[in-house]
Amino acid sequence: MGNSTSSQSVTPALREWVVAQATAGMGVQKILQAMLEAGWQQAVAVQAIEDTLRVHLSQQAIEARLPPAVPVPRVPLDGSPLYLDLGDRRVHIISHMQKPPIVVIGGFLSDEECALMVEAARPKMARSRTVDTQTGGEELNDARTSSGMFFSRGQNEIVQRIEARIARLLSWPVENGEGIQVLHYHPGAEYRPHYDYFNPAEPGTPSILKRGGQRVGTFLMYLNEPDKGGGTTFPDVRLEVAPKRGNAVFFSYDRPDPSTQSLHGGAPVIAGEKWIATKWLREREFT
Ligand code: PD2
Ligand code: ZN
Repeated sequence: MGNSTSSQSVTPALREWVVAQATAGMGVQKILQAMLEAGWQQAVAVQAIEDTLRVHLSQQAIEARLPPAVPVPRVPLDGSPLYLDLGDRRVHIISHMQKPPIVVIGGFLSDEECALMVEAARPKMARSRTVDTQTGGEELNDARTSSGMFFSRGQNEIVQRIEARIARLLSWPVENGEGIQVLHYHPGAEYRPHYDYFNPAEPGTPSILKRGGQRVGTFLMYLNEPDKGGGTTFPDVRLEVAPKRGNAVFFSYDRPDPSTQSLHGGAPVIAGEKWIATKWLREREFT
């Protein structure tokens, strides 16, 4: 932490050092003394310590009021790979964003796998219900005008194959996932922006959480291509993912809070129809 230049600019590294010293229990006087010995001018040092600790403490206060952050599933993106070999299939990385963590994956499913999923789901489709966090039961919902069905985990060969592929991609146990849901949208149908985690303030949430804890990630697979519309939107970051057959979008949320910026929706289908499959990942084994 030397500083002998005349400009004496307060860098992020210096701020980190100040926070580290304070966190380790060093008093403000001791921090100031160390900076003066390293050649900082008194006025610059005092201002830097004050500003840094004020921002740090207010961030801590905000954090303290939020639900605690938990580990989430991740796509291994270190080294910015173009392709990932998932054993039975090589998929490619189209794009990714850090905050919120969103990854768009190309070629996650073959056209044949998409068709198998639609045909397995088609006979069982009914108007979509969402989990009612008032009661923990299910309800019809105007915000979601699609129809849908759930497979149970491992229900058939194609579901097993896809679940195992998701588990390998995310290094997240198959057991920590809900059954895959398939949704079908006609023109005009949409899924208005929402969070996939269960709102901790709602009375039905504790009973929902008994079956594996919170949702921590959403893996959404496009099973066909609408002619127009039907993208998946992330309004907080003004992103829209195009619904291309076989592609997938994965996003995670490390606490059940809007600060995760995980708000997302299914834009209205304008022409054609849209089929998707969704796998929600839980903190623990989903029972
Ligand atoms: O169909 C979609 O794009 C969509 C959008 C938002 C699906 C879901 N949420 C979901 O299944 O949670
Ligand atoms: Zn959703």
